[in-house]
Amino acid sequence: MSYETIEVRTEGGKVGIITLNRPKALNALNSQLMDELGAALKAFDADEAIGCMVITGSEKAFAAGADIAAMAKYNFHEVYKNDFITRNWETIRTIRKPVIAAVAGFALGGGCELAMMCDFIIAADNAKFGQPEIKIGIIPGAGGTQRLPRAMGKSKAMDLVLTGRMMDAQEAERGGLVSRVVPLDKLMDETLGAALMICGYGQLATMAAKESVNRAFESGLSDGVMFERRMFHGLFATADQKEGMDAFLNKRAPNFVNG
Ligand code: CO8
Repeated sequence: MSYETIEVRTEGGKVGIITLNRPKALNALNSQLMDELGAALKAFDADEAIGCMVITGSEKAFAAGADIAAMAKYNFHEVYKNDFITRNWETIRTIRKPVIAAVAGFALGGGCELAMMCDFIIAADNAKFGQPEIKIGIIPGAGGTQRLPRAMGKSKAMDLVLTGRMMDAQEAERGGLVSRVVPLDKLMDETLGAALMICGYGQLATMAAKESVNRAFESGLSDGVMFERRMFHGLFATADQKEGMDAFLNKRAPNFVNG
């Protein structure tokens, strides 16, 4: 399938890499881009050979938010009736293999929300995060008011959402939004290193790990721990558990079969 607003490639046939590509608008997110992103993610998720995905942008912008030019003319009845953007925005939440956001430059508004919907964020040292919607008379609409406080706590989330200010990569890392900050020229090397490491493990285990961590945000502690335990038990039915433990005991590299 050919795309106009994203570029798609793989690393070694194992990591699916999606690069947002609307450079003239700093990768502003519109319906076409979100449809293409969703389609590409689904295709990688269905590809047995792919073990992990990466979403990235340019050195200047991961994504500077939803496309303001497209939104400016909308009225309430149109955005409500057409369920503006959430129609295709949520696709990423249905993806079962790990998805890493590699963020350089601006990740603002919907761009910050997109990064937060990935499983973790690796940031270049020039990254800037923010929810500036308040400055244009709206509020975050793709989970920003929910995921930012979960990631960084109420005070920081309120500060960012109410002032609309940007925070740099270091502040984002200190607050727990970002897992690592790396020099800009090392962003893809570092991200692909993490992605290939994940691809080296059994897919059933990485999917179960992702599902279990995500459950922490959807349930109370007892239910979450019970969910984790049942997933843990289930992995003892897999060939990869036998292989992984046998390889450890025999001091050899495991050869996972994703089964
Ligand atoms: N939408 C449309 N075009 C944009 C956007 C955007 N969000 N951001 C930048 N652009 C365009 C500019 O209009 C400009 O175009 P042109 O060259 O034709 O004038 C080009 O990109 C370059 O931008 P600047 O000249 O402004 O570049 P600067 O380096 O001076 O500034 C900034 C960069 C600070 C990122 C600045 O462009 C800016 O403030 N952008 C808007 C950021 C913003 O407000 N984002 C939030 C948008 S609202 C939102 O995301 C709601 C999400 C709701 C959920 C649904 C999600 C899809």
